[in-house]
Amino acid sequence: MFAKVLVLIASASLALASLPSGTVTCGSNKYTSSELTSAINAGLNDLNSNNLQDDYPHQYYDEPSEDITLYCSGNGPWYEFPLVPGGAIYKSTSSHYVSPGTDRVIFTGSGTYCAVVTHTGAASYDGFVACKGD
Ligand code: 2AM
Repeated sequence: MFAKVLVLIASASLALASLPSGTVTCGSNKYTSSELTSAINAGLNDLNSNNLQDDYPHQYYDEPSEDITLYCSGNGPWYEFPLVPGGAIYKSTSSHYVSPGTDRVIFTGSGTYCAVVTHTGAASYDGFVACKGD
């Protein structure tokens, strides 16, 4: 019985931290889990090396009114990094500004996946909604 409970707890926490099993859809943009991983790793590198000149990653705030499920555990802080349709890694510099577009991957400070969100279809211009299949 005790062992079964431990297995249940272990599998529940694994499920909480896992990447989506299929493609994630934000508006008409689609992302594979390996594209999400690449964007998280790029965001984490920038965070750890304090390379924030292009404004990303920056903190993502959990707004109850947006009703977005975070699949990671803990209470944050959470970070957001832009997703580029087609799989490129987002990069913008002071001499060459690149729009971050509409879609973001959310992750913890240790690089655990939390969610994929988009400005496309949000109630307000600066708001977010969850992407499908995230
Ligand atoms: P972003 O556009 O770079 O993703 C003002 O709402 C800004 O705060 C947004 O443009 C967004 O930055 C950022 N932000 C962080 N968390 C947010 C949230 N939960 N909902 C909306 N905007 C958020």
